[in-house]
Amino acid sequence: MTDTASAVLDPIETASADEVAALAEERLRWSVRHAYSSAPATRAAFDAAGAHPDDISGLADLAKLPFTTKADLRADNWGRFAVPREKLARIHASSGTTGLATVVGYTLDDIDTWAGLMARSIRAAGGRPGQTIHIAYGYGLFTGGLGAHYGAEKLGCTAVPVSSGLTERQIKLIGDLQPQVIMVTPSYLLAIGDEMERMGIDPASTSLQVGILGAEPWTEAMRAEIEARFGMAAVDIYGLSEVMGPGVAQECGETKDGLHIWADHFWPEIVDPQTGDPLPEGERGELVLTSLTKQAFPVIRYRTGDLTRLLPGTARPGFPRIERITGRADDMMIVRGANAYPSQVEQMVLRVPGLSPHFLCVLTRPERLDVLTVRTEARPDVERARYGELAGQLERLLLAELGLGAQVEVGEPGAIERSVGKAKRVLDLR
Ligand code: DLL
Repeated sequence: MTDTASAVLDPIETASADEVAALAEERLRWSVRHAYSSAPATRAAFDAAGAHPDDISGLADLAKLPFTTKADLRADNWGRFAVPREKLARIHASSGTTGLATVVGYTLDDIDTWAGLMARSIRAAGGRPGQTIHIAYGYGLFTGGLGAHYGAEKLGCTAVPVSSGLTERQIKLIGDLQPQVIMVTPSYLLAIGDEMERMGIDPASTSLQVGILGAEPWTEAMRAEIEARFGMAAVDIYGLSEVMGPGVAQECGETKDGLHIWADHFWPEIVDPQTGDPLPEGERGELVLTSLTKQAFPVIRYRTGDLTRLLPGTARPGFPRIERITGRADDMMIVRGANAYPSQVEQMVLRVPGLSPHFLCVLTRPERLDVLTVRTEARPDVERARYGELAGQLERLLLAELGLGAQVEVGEPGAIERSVGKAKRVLDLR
C-alpha cells in the first residue's frame, strides 16, 4: 500500500535538488515582484527596509528581504492581499490561539494549487486513488477540513467530510464506510481510539491503514502508540494558514523520517529565533517560508514560529526535508530556569507504561516561584493503588531527562479533557 511503484508521481517529484531549486528561483522572482507590486503592506515593508524586487536575482538573495511576522499580518491584514477582493474564491483564518485570527484568501488558481499539493501529500503518505478518506479535521475557517477534502478529491479518492467532533458518529461512519485513510489531529485520533475501546471495538480491527496526522506537535513515542493501537501507519503532515494550510510539507509513508517541504511552491530557510540570522542546513531553529506561486496572499520570509531543522531529501531527493516540529518558540515553558516544550513532556509521559498519552501542563506561581503541575491519567487497566507510583515515576523522568522539577497528578481514565481538534497542552495560570 505504501509502495511508490503503484503511485504515479508528479514529474517534479522525481526532479533533482538542482532542478527543484532552479524552478523555485524562477518562481521566487515572480512572487517577490507580485507581492511588492500588488500588496501595499508588503511594498511598504520592503521600502522601509530599503529592499526592492530588483535586488533578488536568486534564492541566495532572499536574506536581503525583510521578514514577515504574525504581528505584521495582524497590523494590516488586508494590506497583505495581492489581488482585489472580488478575485477571492475563498477565505480561511488562522486558529488564533495566541491572539486575533488572521484572515487569508485564495484565488481559484490558488485553490487548485493547494488541492494539487494536498493530493501529492496524501499520495506521499500512502493514500491511493480509489480509496476512501475519512476527514476528521474541522471544516470551516480552519484550513484542515477543506484542505484535506479538495486534495482527496483531486487524487481520485472518495472524501468523507465528517469534520471533527461527535466521536460516536465518527466511529459508526468508519465502520460503515470502511475508509483506508483517516486525516485527523493525532490527539483527536487518540480520543476516537478511547471511545472505540469504551464501545468494545478494537481500534486495530478497523479498515484504516494510514493516518495523516498533523496540525499540532506530536512525537515519535506518540507515533509508536498510535501505530500499535490502530494497526496502521501514522505519518506527519504540516502546514499553516498564513502560508496555505495543510500540505506545505509531508512525511513519506515509505521512510517516515521527517517531512519533505514542497519547495517548488514554498522555499524554506531556518533562522536563529532570537537574531533572525540564517542558520546552515542541519542546525535547529525557526522555520521561515516564502511562497513562490500564491496569487491572493503571498508571504515573503514568513516567520512561522515553528522549530525544526533542514535536512536533505530522502524519499523525494529533490526536496528539502524538515525534522518533525518539536514545538513553537512561544510554547516553551520556562520553569525555574529549566526550559521544556510540551512535546518533550509527551515523550516522558509515554515512557511510563501505566499512563495514557493524554496530559496537560499547568503553570502557576503560588508565591514567587513558578510551579509546573503535569496532569495525567492512568490507563484503564491500572489499579488505583498504583497511581502514586506512576506519578513518582514520571516526576523522576521529568527531572532526570529534562531537568524539570514538576508535580505530577494521575487521574482516572478520562480525567484529561479531550479536544476534537488541536490539543491544549499548556494551561498558564501565572
Ligand atoms: O494547523 C494547518 C494544518 C491542518 C496542518 C491540518 C496539518 C493538518 P493553523 O491552524 O494555521 O494551520 O496552525 C498552524 O500549527 O504553525 C504549527 O505550529 C502547528 N502545526 C501544524 N502542523 C503541524 C505538525 C494548520 N505536523 C500551526 N507538527 C503551525 C507540529 C504543527 N505542529
